[in-house]
Amino acid sequence: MLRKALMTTQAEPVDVSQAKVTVVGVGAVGMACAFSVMVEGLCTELALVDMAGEKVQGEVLDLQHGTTFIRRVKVYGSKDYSVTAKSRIAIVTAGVRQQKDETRLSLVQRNADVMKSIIPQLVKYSPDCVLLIVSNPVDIMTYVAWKLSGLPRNRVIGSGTCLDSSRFRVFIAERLNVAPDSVHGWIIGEHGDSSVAVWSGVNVAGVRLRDLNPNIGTENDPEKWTDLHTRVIRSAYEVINLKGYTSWAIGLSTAHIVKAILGNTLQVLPVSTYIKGCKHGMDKEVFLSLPCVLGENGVTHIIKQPLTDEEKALLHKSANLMHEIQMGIKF
Ligand code: 6V0
Repeated sequence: MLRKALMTTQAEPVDVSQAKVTVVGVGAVGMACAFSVMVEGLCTELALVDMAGEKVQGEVLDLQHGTTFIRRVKVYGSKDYSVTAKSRIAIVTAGVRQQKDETRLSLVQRNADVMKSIIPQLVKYSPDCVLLIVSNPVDIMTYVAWKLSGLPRNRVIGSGTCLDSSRFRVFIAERLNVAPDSVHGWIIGEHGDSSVAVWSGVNVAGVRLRDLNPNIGTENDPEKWTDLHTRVIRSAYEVINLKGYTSWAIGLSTAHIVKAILGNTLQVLPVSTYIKGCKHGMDKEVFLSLPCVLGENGVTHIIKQPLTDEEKALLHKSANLMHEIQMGIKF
């Protein structure tokens, strides 16, 4: 009634989403992803799903109540996957998390079982979506999601080492006293204990730090820059020991990936992708992070990044480890 009194109807608003994002799992990580995506104004619709129905409703209301202050977005959620229909991106953060000093790899079978209940539902309602997997161990869960989904490999992506690379750049930037986004450095391979720091390519404004310090990133470096990579590897453990979980940085890095995909920006980011047959001679069906070009249909290209023999060997070690663990997963 009042609506009619207030406005004359010319046409009803069209209820078709241009940019719908789903987040599965409304725990610490899922909500940090949802909040970052929402605040950055990346989507027009945001659907939340979790098996904990009341928690979903609470989170939906809490986000809705803040939408006065940001770009218009419709937020809703449910235990039922029908709310995810026609998503452009489905971010999966559901599952168990690491406890103090527990490695990511110990979560494998538990989270693979969680994927079984989620991925077919997402694909059923959004067959054209890009799946963006965040649950750990993320590289293996991305492989599991790819297997379960039947989607082409370009449309199944893991958040990978985008977060690790950010940590790396932040730590180098602190030491150089410049902004983190002016430090160009890549962590590739596993998002985890076997990640590889590409010291050979670290640069500021094209000036390679290895040209200034030939031992950078090696054990022979008196300045011990390699400690920064160790710090990257220890970062999650450090944050979990202090606050129980990690959330904000993974939320921001996931939103960064979402932005590249929804905006079809063709930005190059380190995300976990299918690497069999890539430049570095990978012969195993595993997902690991390499610099990838990201667009509307996911990963369009993998950059042929030059690596030293040592970096290549470490990457292969990472791939072999992933493959070995994958062999033990019960589908
Ligand atoms: P959390 O706070 O315990 O939340 C997990 C959520 O998943 C809970 O709300 C559960 O109800 C929900 N859930 C569990 N099983 C299902 C299911 N079958 N269907 C639907 N919902 C389900 O964990 P948190 O949010 O801290 O972590 C989530 C995952 O992200 C864990 O596997 C972490 O290890 C992983 N992370 C990955 C990172 C990355 O860089 N890729 C970084 C941080 C954490």
